[in-house]
Amino acid sequence: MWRELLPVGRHGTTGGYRRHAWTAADADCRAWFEEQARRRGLTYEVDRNGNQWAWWGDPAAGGAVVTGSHLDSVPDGGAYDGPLGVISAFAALDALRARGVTGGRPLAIGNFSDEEGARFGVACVGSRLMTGVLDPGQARELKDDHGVTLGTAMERAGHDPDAIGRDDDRLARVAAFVELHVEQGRNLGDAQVGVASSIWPHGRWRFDFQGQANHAGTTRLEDRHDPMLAFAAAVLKARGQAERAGALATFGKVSVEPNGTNAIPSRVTAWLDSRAPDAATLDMLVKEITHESRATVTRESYTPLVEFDGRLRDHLVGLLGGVPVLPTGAGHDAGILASALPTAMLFVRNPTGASHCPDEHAEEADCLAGVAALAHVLEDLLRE
Ligand code: HGY
Ligand code: MN
Ligand code: MN
Ligand code: MN
Repeated sequence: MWRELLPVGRHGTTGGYRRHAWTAADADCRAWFEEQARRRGLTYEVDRNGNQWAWWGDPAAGGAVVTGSHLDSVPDGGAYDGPLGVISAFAALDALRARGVTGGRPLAIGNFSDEEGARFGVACVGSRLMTGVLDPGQARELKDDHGVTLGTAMERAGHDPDAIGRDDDRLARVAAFVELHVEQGRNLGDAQVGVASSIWPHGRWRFDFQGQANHAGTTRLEDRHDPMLAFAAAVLKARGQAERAGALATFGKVSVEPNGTNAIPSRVTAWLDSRAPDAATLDMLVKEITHESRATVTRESYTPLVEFDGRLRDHLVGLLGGVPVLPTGAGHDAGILASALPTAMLFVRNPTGASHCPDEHAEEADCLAGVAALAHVLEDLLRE
């Protein structure tokens, strides 16, 4: 069924996806979500933060079980990270109805807005706003690479940016959240489905390397203030320190000013994504990378270690007959919602572990096993 989604939002340049928040591709995905909800007779709504909801049962009753994920992607991302969780939610609902399950608690399927943070730089914007961990005023002022603010982008997409903020009323109506997601590290081995134990602490830091623009053909080497050298040194240091710490550090995005082939840059701005098994290791790693980097460093987002609700986790493992339990280095909306309500994650095997790239893949049989597992878990959780 997610193959229906594949063509949606294929605005990539190298065959990947660019389903970024509040763009035409995002609008395509959101229209797809609404259509899936309406064709099933579900109550469709968009909350104050732009998250989409499809309700089976009374949205106002309380005690709801929520499942779903996100539809946006990183630049040139894959087709499964996010969409698999949303599509599997609709497929699991179809399976429950087919076997005559009438629910008990309300069930909601969610598409959480701007999970990847690809356009405005902060991940999980929709779920962070909903749980109050992202300040609405700051969120509105987040800018994309063209200087367009999140507030303006939301407004252009027909959404009121002044409405965004913590949604206590909605959170109070939810009893549990379960997110199904493609596994992103080839860690399931020969198991088709697994359960998440935790999410590594991780964050994003902006490094501003200041230099002095000058002529590439006439400025002697000893007279240069070339920020590219400081940037290159930081990249190599990040790799070395991460290896020593048993952690991860990535400079995946960089911008150079004035970005001319024959001009020494005046400034290099680079973004570090770093992750580690525990906060102390992460903090030490970033401190080492920052130390003597000659950059002005700004922390742009940070997610502390998330330990999923042990009781719910063990209950799911029992329901699924003892599937593997594993941590992940990838951030998820479930990691944000876990601060506000009982939350769990199901992982579906990814044979190569490739993710955040066009090669991301999951076998049909594994995806269907994920749907069956999610349906089994939901049927149990929906019982009063
Ligand atoms: O970056 C992440 O880990 C997530 O995919 N947003
Ligand atoms: Mn992702
Ligand atoms: Mn994801
Ligand atoms: Mn994620």
